[in-house]
Amino acid sequence: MKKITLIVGIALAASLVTLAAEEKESTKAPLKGKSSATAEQHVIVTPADLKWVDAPPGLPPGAKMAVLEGDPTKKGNFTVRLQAPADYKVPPHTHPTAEHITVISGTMNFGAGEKFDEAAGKESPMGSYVIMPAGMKHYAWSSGEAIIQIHGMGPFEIKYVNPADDPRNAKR
Ligand SMILES: [Cu+2]
Repeated sequence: MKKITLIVGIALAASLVTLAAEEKESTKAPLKGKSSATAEQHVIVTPADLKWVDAPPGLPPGAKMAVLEGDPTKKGNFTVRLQAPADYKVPPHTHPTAEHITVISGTMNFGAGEKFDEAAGKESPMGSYVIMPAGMKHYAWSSGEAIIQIHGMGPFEIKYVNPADDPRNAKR
């Protein structure tokens, strides 16, 4: 719980290597992380650098997201963290690119297939690493509050197996 408290609710600091123009852009658009490291420059993101905002509308409401690297909506490497409240469920879905997941804190559960079935999922405690290949149908849920880190190649899109599960189709 200490770790979660440390990570939550703190601001994204400007990188030593980020250009001034880019800094302005990132304060306007919180869903943009630091640029990827280059041959000359490294990137360090500490928990205090993370800026948590509501997760994008493609995910069920209630989760927070922080971008660590890149821009998940654009082409290129990205790394984000997702903070899921207790009993958060992401119904069966696919992504056009592989999803690489590391459980940072708490416990998430992951299952494969087009039907949400807790009995068929695997409990994945802190430190677990999961790869969901591009196009593979899968689902997830949290046991208590959990933080996962997702990295992959953008653009990171989510397509629900059942369109009725897509929160973007829900009337708000
Ligand atoms: Cu997924």
